[in-house]
Amino acid sequence: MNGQPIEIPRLNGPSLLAGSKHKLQAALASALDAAGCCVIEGAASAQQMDAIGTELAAFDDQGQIGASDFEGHKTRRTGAPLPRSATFRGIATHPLVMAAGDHVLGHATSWRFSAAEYIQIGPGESAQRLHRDQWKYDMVDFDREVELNGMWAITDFTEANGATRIVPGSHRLGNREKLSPEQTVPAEMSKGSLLLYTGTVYHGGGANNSSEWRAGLSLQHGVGWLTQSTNQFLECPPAEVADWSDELLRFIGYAKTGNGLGYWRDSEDPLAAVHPDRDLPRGWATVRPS
Ligand SMILES: O=C(O)CCC(=O)C(=O)O
Ligand SMILES: [Fe+2]
Repeated sequence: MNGQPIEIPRLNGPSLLAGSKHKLQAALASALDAAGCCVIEGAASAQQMDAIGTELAAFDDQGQIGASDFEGHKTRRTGAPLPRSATFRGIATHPLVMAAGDHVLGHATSWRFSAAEYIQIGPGESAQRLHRDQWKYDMVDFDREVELNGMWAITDFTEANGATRIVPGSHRLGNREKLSPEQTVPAEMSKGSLLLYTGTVYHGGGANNSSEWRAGLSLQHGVGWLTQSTNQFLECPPAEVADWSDELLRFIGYAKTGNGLGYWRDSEDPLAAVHPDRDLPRGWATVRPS
């Protein structure tokens, strides 16, 4: 990529959510097609972000710090936010996430939640190596987008405190590109904003040169024919999710997908593992998350 980096497209959450579904889809589509990423200011409230931060702080002791160069030596990563944060469960299927996923991954029979991780970058952390999230899939250079990922700003994201560094437009580059930090821009955003980017966009956590922690809830979603990043059936086992909505259960993977994938035992719907009392149709046919 030559020349100056292009800017991250910025959208306004409250006005998108107040307008028509058609306008919302068109705005997301044009931003994501042009840059592979966008920031949606004010997609959720500061109160919701504070609640998620408080609920997940209870698991700080279990989060990994300094696991590897890539994961960061001053960065705490806490997994399984769905079972650990009721507030996050309430926004996992946020209309902006669903509209963006439908646009980027709508070519597949279905797409779904893949993982989320609470990432707290501590003071003094250095920048993470630039990468494409989809490299996790054995570096296969897919001929289409297979992931739609993102980050909720649990605190404000500033260049100084380690805002995610993005190379807008890099979704059109090759899989083995060598990009330099000068080609990145920081995804600065206020608490409650949502950064979205496709699995082909080069990015990395920023260096934290401030004295505060930067907290973000990172999101991953993928097409239904790919393995999810974290094992949802271990993190959210049937016995513990009976009071979750069907919409959320379908979204995290209690659903058939593709051409005969994800069914259970005798061609059963996997949702029957959560609700054995229900008479759910059998067969390989896909149940689209609705
Ligand atoms: O923390 C961030 O800003 C980005 C982290 C990231 O991209 C990753 O761990 O894959
Ligand atoms: Fe990443």
